[in-house]
Amino acid sequence: MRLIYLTDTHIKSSTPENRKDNFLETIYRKLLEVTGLCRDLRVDFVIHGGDVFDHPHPDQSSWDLLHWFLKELDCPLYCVAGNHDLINQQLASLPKAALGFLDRTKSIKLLQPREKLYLDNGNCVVQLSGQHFYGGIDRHKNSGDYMVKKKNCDLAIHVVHGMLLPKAFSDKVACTLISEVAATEADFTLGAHAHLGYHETVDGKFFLNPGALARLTNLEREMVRIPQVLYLDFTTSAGYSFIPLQSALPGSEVMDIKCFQKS
Ligand SMILES: [Mn+2]
Repeated sequence: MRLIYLTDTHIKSSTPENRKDNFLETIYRKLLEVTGLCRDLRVDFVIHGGDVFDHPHPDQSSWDLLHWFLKELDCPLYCVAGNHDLINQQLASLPKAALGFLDRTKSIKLLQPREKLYLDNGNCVVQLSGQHFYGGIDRHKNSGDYMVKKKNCDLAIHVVHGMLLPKAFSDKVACTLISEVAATEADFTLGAHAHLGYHETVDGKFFLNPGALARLTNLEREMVRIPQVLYLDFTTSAGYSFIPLQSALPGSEVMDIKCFQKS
């Protein structure tokens, strides 16, 4: 079984504050590359870690781009909602937001909290679960948000849109440390929300975040970071690799950052 994980695409038609390119065109080129990778690598499904759109009610051009992507993808897209996918960051708003609509119309499959899906291709059974963002996810220390039990499967994957980090970067930003959730039974915990990404291994379990597909923040590291996707291949063993996108231009060509924040 093979899959690609991407996150934080923040699809929007207008140019964000810290960019100087045609942002929608840039996302189109990246998503086109992702669909090519999915075809070439013959992936069985794709997972999106949330912040699919930059706004819970996206404009028509953003809708059109996502519909085109789903059509080109030609495989299931599993997803959790990010804070940008929710109205006022309220999880109860999800049915009224774009992602809720896409789930109802079966264009995507939202991974609902505490629900476990079992994907079986005859060689491998994968347990797939996810947790949407909600206000306070990193303050409540509700271990069930980040940790799952593994049952009746070869490998377990858990996707969370929250501020999971190897180490805290600011006193002002609530976060959950990987060390606090290392008792999870998931073989792969896929992170989102932290746009710079990370990869950690604890007791043979992987905590992986490829970083946001879109560079949006005025962090110094965003000027040098190349957006990438995560490729998981379970055909022989549980291997993974990060695939930097060739369509992603150097930060200096797309970012318009007048004042860096240290990162
Ligand atoms: Mn985001």
